[in-house]
Amino acid sequence: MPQLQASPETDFHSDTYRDAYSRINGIVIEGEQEAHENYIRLAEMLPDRKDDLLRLSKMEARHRKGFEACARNLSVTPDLEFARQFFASLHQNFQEAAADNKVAACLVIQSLIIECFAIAAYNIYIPVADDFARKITEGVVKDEYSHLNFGEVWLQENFESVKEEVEAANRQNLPIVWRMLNEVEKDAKVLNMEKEALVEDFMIQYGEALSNIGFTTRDIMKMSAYGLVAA
Ligand code: PL3
Ligand code: FE2
Ligand code: FE2
Repeated sequence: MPQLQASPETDFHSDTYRDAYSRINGIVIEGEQEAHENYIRLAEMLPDRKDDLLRLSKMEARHRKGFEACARNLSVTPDLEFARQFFASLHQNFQEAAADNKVAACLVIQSLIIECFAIAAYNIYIPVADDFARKITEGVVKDEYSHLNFGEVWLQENFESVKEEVEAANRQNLPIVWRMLNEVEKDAKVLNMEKEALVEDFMIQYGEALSNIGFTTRDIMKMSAYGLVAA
């Protein structure tokens, strides 16, 4: 069963905890920074939604600052080099989709996949976080729902014309998410976060998003299965 609380003996200042935190926190900082850049890129691609997207990108910059403060609070140095490797595949796929002007694919990567990943991770982290990080993360996760919503609404409004592009982006990028979850499993466990809980929360958010966009239950089952076998 997923653990719902920090065990009373969790020592946030132990070397073991701080070592795992340096990588997890690095991932989160890099993820927020890339999200910031991705929304700026999307603002260029969708000029009629420019103001909204630049507002989202500013929120991501604030999130990064918040998580940097969490690291300072535990005297941890985030491992940003590790984090860049962690995001390299999604980063490259976003850049390629943007170069091809594939707005739907970019929104699938950033607003669906990355935001659902963040929402799952932050929700699972909140009950086991130190007091300082919990307050920061609670504020952040509220914003992430609105970023997910932006992607859902745009993709739903354009559903018929982008359906195939969304399916292709799902097929290309969902297997990467399972790989990323495997890569983070051991460090997440040190922070009292269970991989099973992360997978469950991610699938719930992502499946709901696909449903809101207009996919049928049958489509969602098929789309969710991509890459799962390897997880
Ligand atoms: C987009 O707004 C944010 C993108 C961030 C992605 C975060 C993925 C996190 C995976 C590991 C979970 C640990 C959470 C702990 C927070 C310090
Ligand atoms: Fe964010
Ligand atoms: Fe976000």
